[in-house]
Amino acid sequence: MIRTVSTTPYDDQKPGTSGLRKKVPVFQQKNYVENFVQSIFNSLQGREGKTLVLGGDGRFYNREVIQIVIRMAAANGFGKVMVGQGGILSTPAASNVIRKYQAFGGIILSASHNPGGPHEDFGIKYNAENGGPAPEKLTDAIFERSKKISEYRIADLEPIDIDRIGAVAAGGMMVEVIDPVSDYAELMESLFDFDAIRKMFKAGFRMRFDAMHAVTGPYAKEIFENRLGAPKGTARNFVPLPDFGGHHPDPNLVHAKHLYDEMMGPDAPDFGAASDGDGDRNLIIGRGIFITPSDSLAMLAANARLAPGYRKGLKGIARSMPTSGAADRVAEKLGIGMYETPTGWKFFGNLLDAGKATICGEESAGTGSDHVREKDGLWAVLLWLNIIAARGESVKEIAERHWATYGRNYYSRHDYEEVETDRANALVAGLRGKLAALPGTSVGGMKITAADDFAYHDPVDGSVSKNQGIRVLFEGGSRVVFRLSGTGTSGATLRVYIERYEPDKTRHGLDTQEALAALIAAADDIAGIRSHTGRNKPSVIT
Ligand code: VG1
Ligand code: CO
Repeated sequence: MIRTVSTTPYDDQKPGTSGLRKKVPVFQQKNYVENFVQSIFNSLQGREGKTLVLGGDGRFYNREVIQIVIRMAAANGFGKVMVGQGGILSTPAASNVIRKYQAFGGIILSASHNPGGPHEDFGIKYNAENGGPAPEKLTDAIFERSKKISEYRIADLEPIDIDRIGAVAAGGMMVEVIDPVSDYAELMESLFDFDAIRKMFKAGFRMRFDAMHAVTGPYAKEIFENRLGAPKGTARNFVPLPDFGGHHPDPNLVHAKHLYDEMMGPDAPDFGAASDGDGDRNLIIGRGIFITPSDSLAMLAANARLAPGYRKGLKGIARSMPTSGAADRVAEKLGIGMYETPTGWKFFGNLLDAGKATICGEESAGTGSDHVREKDGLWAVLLWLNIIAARGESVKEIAERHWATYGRNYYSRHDYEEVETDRANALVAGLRGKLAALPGTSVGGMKITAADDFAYHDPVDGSVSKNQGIRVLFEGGSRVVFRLSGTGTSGATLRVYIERYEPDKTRHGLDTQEALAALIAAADDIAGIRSHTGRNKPSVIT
């Protein structure tokens, strides 16, 4: 039986950089999930009889919301829901399933790199038929509807057994429980030289992959250990847990410090990697060397032709604005297009669909290509493995040769987390107020050449997105970027991105924070970070 239930709106269901993210108790409020899901459905034309893909990263509340979405999909005219077994689908795997089975779209339950548990974070995002995150036009429409919603539709159904693979009829609709890993693993096999990687493992290549008790565990086991023959134990923390074992599933130098320490140690393996809550981020560490995500994007793009899926070369490269310019130099050398977008994967979709870009990346440990419409953690790890196998060089050799060819972009991000919202807003307002006066002035002996608030003009659909981050550019190509996070769930997070280009080969071995010290001080001078936030150091440095 289908019921129409009256409800009252919430005013805070505005999707951020990647979907709606809130604390679990917020989502547990009466009708909170139902309101948002109905607002998504109300914003979609032509869904009748179509297929909806559904899955999540396995965090606390995943299973409950999976059942709610199935019942609401049945009541809202969908013909079929394809759900990952156990409610599991990594973000890139969901994107692949949407594309492969020509689904209408998908709902992914995740708050990505944010912690999970009864008092931690949950999230809901919608991906469209191209497999990519809903564009701003759609997220804006969903938010507008959520503010006016008065009823939702839901079918009275017994809970579906989402642990058994197979199809069942329910509420006039089909529910098909699918293996979350097999389609994705097959796609990876079609892109990379699995034989060459297998040979490398056979010859003793040692790798650590840390799934951080998040969604990539089953994918990593199947791909690295079963299909590529890496020794058992290569994948660590591979059982997805609702609270990620009490840690942040954020693959950076703070939350994956044990991996970093191992990779810097005397008996380090050849290659270390990790992925985040929903499997779309990657951390890459070679023996004795951390590769920044910005450098990783550049190095993957420069070497992509070594992998079968990219043999024909790249059409173009895209990066988010705060990501370093390292990839720009690769695009220039390859003679291909370079696109600079706002933060968030949703801005890459049009470029990928239009065939303008093949590889995209963000400084926040996201890299991906046109094989799906999301960033893809395991894809990046596999492309690195393919390149290492093809070149027969270590990560360190590959990185140092890259810098020798292109120069090195020293790069770091400083995050100030859980700052009081008013104080963070005051900092940004202060910066905006002085932007026009900055060019021509000097800070710490460095001359500012330009300062602006980044606006993006989408070359495909002509849409304009304003206020996407404040950039201050210095003579010689150095820059500092300031923006507020759109994924946090308490207070505000200020992100400060610092970059300096160093062409001189003899200066490529510096410590990153030292190489950037003058710019870090300048950033504080310009924005008054200490005085506004009351903090004298960042919470996280990556
Ligand atoms: C952050 C990153 C951004 C990324 C987004 C989603 O957003 O900076 O590059 O696309 O997270 O990643 P923000 O607004 O907090 O800076 V994921 O893996 O958390 O979905
Ligand atoms: Co993620």
